[in-house]
Amino acid sequence: NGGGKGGRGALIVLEGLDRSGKSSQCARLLSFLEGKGCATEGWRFPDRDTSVGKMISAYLSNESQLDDRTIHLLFSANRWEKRSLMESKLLGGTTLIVDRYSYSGVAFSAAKGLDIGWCKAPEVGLLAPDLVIYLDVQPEKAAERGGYGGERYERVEFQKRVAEHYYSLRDSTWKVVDGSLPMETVEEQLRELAMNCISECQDKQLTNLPW
Ligand code: 2DT
Ligand code: MG
Repeated sequence: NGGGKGGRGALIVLEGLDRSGKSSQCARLLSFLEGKGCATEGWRFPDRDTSVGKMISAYLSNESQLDDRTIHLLFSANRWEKRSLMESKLLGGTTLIVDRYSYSGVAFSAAKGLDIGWCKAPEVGLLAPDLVIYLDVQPEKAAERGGYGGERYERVEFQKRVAEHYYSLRDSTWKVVDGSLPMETVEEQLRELAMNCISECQDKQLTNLPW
């Protein structure tokens, strides 16, 4: 791996509202780490390529309707179907940069009014990230950024509730980055956070989400 010490890779998650800049920053961080010679892969949830992911994608584009708890469990299943691959990549020394994870799962479903404990339950046993970077952007500002793509959830009022739930999920692995700063400034902060995380977790054991 990048450190050359044979340690494990880091599980680094980016979270934030729609249009907070997660996907662009994931791509930038990925190419930076690759340029450093670090074994890295970019992942995202939902992973729309699996059969579960296709059901999720149809729901998000309003081609299908699903009960709130049903879609919640599908999002969770979409992470579970990737758990063993995720673990073997990390143990093999590959760092994963992941665009959304369990925090999205809980924050979006809780914003619909589902009980938070119920939302967390199916996530228990998934791998815990070493670092969660939250790109903090005001819901109104995010909406102004070229507008939303028209998928379900892309409404300012709903995003405000999601932001409140994200806030309540913050723990010691979170770093909040001001996503309204210029792209290059955000990028620089993410590089430093990621590099520190990668070197610090090489010898740390993988753990599960503490929920
Ligand atoms: P993208 O725009 O990033 O593809 O996300 N979502 C995501 C949930 O409701 N639960 C989850 O577990 C995850 C990972 C957030 C599509 C939408 O899916 C929502 C936005
Ligand atoms: Mg989206």
